[in-house]
Amino acid sequence: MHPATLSLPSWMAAQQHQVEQALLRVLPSEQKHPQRFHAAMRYAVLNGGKRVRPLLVYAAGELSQAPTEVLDIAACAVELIHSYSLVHDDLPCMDNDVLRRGKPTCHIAFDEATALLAGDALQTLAFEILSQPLPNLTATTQLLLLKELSHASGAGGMAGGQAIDLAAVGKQLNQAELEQMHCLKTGALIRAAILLGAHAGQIEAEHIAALERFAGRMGLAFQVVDDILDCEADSQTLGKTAGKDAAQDKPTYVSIMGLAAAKAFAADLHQDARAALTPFGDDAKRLLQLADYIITRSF
Ligand code: GRG
Repeated sequence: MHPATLSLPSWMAAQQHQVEQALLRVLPSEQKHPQRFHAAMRYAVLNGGKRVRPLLVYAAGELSQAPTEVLDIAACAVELIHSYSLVHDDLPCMDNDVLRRGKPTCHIAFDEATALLAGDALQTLAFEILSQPLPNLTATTQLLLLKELSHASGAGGMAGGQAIDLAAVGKQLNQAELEQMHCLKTGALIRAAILLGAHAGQIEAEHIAALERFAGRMGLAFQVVDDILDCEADSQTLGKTAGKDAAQDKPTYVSIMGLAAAKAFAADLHQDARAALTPFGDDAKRLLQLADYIITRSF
């Protein structure tokens, strides 16, 4: 069956399998010295994540008719950065968590120093694979992909957002400050996933602008839904410790706006995101379906 005609669950399963196989190929073998370190890197990645960011890479890549080989590498690079961020976020010096993706966190399964190094190596592996020769990609476009991913990961993106988050514990943030934090911490990598997929193929500048609007709204919506789930779902369903935001006195959309207003805000962001894709017509089907999934997900 042609991928475009698959139902969303079948398409997601196919793309999740696709990125899983690609991740197995790019991660260092556990048979290779230093075995335990490589085992920690593989544990941190191959442990049952939803692969939302790779799915966004593939969906945006369908729009730009990007080559699968390039999308596989872009999807892996984004997921490696995401997995590294989870390993470091769970460390005792940050969130100090013991449960991730339904399993002991990397530093519990191994040890703190190994988890720290495994996170570092996952981050650099992302840039190593993205800078290898890739088919049908000009050097200028490849540099653009590298720049998008490095910016999204660094001080102007995820790491900067995490720094704001750590400094905000026990403080009152207003909604604009919370939005800025999450646009960096969660939104930047989601945006990068969409832009990497789009730039991996052929796409017009005005369409990139539309995708940027979509990505901005969905990045924030992802976090609002995460805040709602943290307060409504249990740890077993989430695969991570539920209710941590309130326990750690962290400002969230639920704590600032209340649950009902946070749900209404997520719905507004969802509508704005869908509207941004109007110029693509039916070609944006997968991204629209993924937007619906991100809003209605239960974990
Ligand atoms: C350590 C530099 C550094 C950054 C950490 C992303 C992040 C910043 C921390 C993760 C903590 C967290 C729970 C953030 C909220 C949103 C989020 C990124 C959730 C996890 O993403 P999912 O739901 O996870 O896609 P899976 O496990 O499915 O991949």
